[in-house]
Amino acid sequence: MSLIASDHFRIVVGLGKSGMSLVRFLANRGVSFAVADTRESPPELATLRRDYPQVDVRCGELDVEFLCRADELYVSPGLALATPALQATAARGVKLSGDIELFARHAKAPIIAISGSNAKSTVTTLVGEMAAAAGKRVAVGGNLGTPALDLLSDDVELYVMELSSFQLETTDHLGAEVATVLNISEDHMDRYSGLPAYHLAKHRIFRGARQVVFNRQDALTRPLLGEGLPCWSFGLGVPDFKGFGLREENGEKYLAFEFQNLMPVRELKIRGAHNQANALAALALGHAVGLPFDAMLSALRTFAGLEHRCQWVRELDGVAWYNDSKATNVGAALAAIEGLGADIEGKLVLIAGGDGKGADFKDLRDPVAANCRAVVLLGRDRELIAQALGDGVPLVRVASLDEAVQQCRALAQPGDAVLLSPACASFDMFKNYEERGQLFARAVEDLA
Ligand code: LK2
Repeated sequence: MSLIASDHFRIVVGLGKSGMSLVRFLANRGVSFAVADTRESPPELATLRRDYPQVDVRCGELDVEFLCRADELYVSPGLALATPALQATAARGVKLSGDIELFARHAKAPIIAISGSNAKSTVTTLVGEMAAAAGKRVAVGGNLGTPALDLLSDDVELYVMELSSFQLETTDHLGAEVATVLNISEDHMDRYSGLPAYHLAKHRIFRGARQVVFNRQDALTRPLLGEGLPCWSFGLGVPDFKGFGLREENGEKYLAFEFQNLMPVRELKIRGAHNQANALAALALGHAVGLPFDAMLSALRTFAGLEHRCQWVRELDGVAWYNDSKATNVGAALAAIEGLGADIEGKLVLIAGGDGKGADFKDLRDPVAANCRAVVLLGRDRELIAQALGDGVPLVRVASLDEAVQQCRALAQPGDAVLLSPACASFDMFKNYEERGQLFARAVEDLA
């Protein structure tokens, strides 16, 4: 008997969005596989039963004997590799892998790989728009939008991938044309032993990379290994050789490359210093793969930002309302509080709280005291935030998002802005941050 693909047996662990993309990928290639999920009724179970009724699915507590039938497990980013059943399975010689590893093995076009604690969706989307403006057949996805395996196609000329630390943990060799970690600040402390472990997971993005982009203002983004790899940099200071940054001329601030001004900063629609850094990071990544500056700059001029990312919702009685539900950690909330706080006449009324993932909220204290009129707190970890904020600002506790919106309406004065920027994941009260943002926007639009 000859060795054919069916001698291999794979198990997809976790049946969410990426799990379903693995199912389609393996089924299309005739690989035999089964599915396991820790939950009794995973979100995609009905789809799987309908489209692939022959696939063996095991729900509930993971069964090590069952998992050991596979020679490779594809583990969802939602499941910690430290899960005892996965560790026991690995100890018996089964390889733990993931959808990004499989994607990397099959992608034939260059990959731009983007990670970081914050701004990865913004930069990924920007680079995608830049490539499209340059006339490239580009596929954009990964941790945002379409799962990686669903993007694979022989027609694609360039992949632009947003990757989370959880996806990188199961990726051994990405082999990106250019890779970046945009910034590192604390997140997911419920899944990592500390910042060093989180940092190490993120740096797996550089494995097999041919070029690197790093952030001059964040030393943790510099690759740990890879001496001699071509490196490009970005940062808000004046750029040097192979650097993107800001230069000033006749009182006008410019996005710049090396010694050359590219475009006045005021032509960007996205506001705030952090967004200037995002634009510079996108330029560096695009330049590394040879995208022309004119196409990249025209994409920068039109990009108006992402949904749930400091998104303007409405103006009511002189108060502007912003949805920044995507701020699922402290670093993201700080960027919004400091960025928007500097841009408005009045003060901020902040809505924060949710699943804090083991974060330390102390860094919020001073910026909140400086920028906020009041903070409305909700969700599981609201008392942890209250403790960290201390008595620097009035605090109001609420039980629901609707109540939060009502309270903000009463607290805000003309010239102020209300900002939903929770610094927390949403899973304690919502399906995900998108649902949280949609419900917020709806409640705000419904205000009479
Ligand atoms: O941590 S995650 O990458 N993303 C959340 C965060 O950054 O906090 C988003 C929070 C929000 O409010 O939306 C992440 C968490 C859980 C996940 C996941 C990614 C669960 C999952 C897939 C990806 O599926 C669960 C399958 C378990 C068998």
